[in-house]
Amino acid sequence: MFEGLKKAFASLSEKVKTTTLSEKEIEEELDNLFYRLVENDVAVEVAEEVLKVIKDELRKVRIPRFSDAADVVDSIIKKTIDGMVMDADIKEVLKRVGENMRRGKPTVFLFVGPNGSGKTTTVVKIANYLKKHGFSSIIACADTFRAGAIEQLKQLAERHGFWVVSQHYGADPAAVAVDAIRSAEANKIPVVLVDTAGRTEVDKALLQEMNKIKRVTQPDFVIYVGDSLVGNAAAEQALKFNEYVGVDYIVLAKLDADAKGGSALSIAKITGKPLLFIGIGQEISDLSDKPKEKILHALGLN
Ligand SMILES: Nc1nc2c(ncn2[C@@H]2O[C@H](COP(=O)(O)OP(=O)(O)OP(=O)(O)O)[C@@H](O)[C@H]2O)c(=O)[nH]1
Ligand SMILES: [Mg+2]
Repeated sequence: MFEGLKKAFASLSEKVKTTTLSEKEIEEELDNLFYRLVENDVAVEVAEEVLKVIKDELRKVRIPRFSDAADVVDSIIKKTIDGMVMDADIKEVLKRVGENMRRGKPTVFLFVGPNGSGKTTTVVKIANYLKKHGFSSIIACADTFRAGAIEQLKQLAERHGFWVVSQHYGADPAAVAVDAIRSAEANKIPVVLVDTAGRTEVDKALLQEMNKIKRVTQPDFVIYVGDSLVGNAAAEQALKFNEYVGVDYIVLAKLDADAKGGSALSIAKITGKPLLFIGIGQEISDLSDKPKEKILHALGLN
């Protein structure tokens, strides 16, 4: 996870530690860092921002001893990343679920995102996470579009004992979601997780459908599930979805398989949306509610 980005940052602090660098050499090293960041999927504008912050910070500090230099650089890098990635307050989300439950209202999470990003897997992982925190859920299969989607979700969810509400292919996904909400109300189930079909910004009909699902279900939270493996495109895709449907939180899936790491930084910085979870594997428990901590750790910064 994130070996590319980790190496890029490590090589800067390594250089500063082992050689006396002139102002010009430092500039060159920062240029190198810029290219390495971009190579590792950091969007150009984000790489520029990272460089700017690091430069400013470097200028501010007077490094007392040569051997301390790497620590100083590490802490500057850490501070820079820290300022770019925002965690969601998961406790607030759980609190809302509890409050709604006391009022007899199920909390609705609507999951959206591009094709194959990890939505269905993430929905089941989150059902599991919520169960561990004392909340049962109903999963609505509002993907009535992709062949095999209903069977996939049912198989995955029912293997772990989660309740799935589904209809037939071609059914109105908004109606499936409403069905699930009614069942939750009738059975006092505190959470409804609505899994939807993958779509892209060129699928106009599917985008309208997504808006309809939102309008009809009035979700408490719209969660965008992004795929960290699509690299540079991840941030752009997330922005588009936010424009169309309005996104509250981001879950970034497949970080375990991402050898570069830049898309996590870019998506966080460019959208400015908090990361609710990250997906770190294909198993049901491979979900972390501490994205920033995990990212800093993968970069060797904590
Ligand atoms: N390594 C890894 N694989 C993941 C993760 N999350 C999902 N996947 C895999 O990614 C693939 C696609 O996952 P799905 O959950 O079906 O994605 P989706 O967004 O529902 O796909 P569509 O419904 O077709 O749009 C599957 O093979 C998952 O096992 C993750 O965090 N890590
Ligand atoms: Mg799916």
